[in-house]
Amino acid sequence: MSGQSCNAAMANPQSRTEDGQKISFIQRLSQVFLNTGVNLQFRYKQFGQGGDGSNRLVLLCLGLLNITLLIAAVVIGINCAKVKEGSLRVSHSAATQLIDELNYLHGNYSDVIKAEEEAKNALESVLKNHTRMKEKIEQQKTINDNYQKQMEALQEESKILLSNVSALEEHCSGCPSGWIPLNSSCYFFSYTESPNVEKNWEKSREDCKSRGADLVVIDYPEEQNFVSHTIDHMMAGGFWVGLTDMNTEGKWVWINNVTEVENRYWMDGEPNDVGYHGEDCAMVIASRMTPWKTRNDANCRHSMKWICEMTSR
Ligand code: MMA
Ligand code: CA
Repeated sequence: MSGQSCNAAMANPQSRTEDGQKISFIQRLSQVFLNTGVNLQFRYKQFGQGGDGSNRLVLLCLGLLNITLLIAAVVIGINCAKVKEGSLRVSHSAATQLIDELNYLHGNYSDVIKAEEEAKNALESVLKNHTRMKEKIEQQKTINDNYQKQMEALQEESKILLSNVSALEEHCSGCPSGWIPLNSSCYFFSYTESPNVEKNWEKSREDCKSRGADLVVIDYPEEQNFVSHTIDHMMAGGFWVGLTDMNTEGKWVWINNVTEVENRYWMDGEPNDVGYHGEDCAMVIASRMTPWKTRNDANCRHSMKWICEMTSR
């Protein structure tokens, strides 16, 4: 009976209990051992101490048990060694991995240090550049200030020169600045000074007198041509001249009392004295196609530009 149990335990290390549960080899072995001990006690009591057959059986069973235990010890030892070796292998590979990582990190660290050094150098050179730029800007500022001063001085000088020029012009032409010289006279066209101002004939004459002149008297062909061309360039409409028939209708007299009036300078159909109040003052208006025909009689109360004339100095 116990011999069979021993054999069963050895043949099938992972066996089952009587109720069918899986148990390990060691558990099974201890069970067999316990069973055997119980059986031996029982037999010892049953057959007495001197039974030869039962002694031999006990010895045999103990011998088998010894062998079994030895095998178990060997198996456990082998398993232990395997486990130990496995864990060693594992720790060795982890260490290798750690060393690799350490090397990698070491490489990275030196890269970082290198980059830091480079960044430092770059920053230094940028700072140097910045300082240099600042200095340059400062220099440029000084130069600009100097230029500004020079420009202001030049502007002042140019003002003086211009006033000198107009003084010279005045001196040479004998006309005030803003007046146009022709032969021994100076002419003022109101449009050049104030393009939007218009006055009636009387007010226009007053303005001329206030300037030391009078309304223009056109009494020779070159003068007619000059006035005609000048107003043509201005494109500013009609200008009062110093000619009127307000004393005797139809008797045109210049303001210097000269009655020699060139009829060819009237525009076609003029003077026509139209309107309820008539037209007793003469004005000139540009006529590009027929520059000599510039004259018209108009109502003295109308507002328009005017031309003054004075003798040059
Ligand atoms: C016409 C013509 C002139 C007259 C003016 C008055 C535009 O010209 O009849 O003779 O003096 O009108 O505005
Ligand atoms: Ca008219």
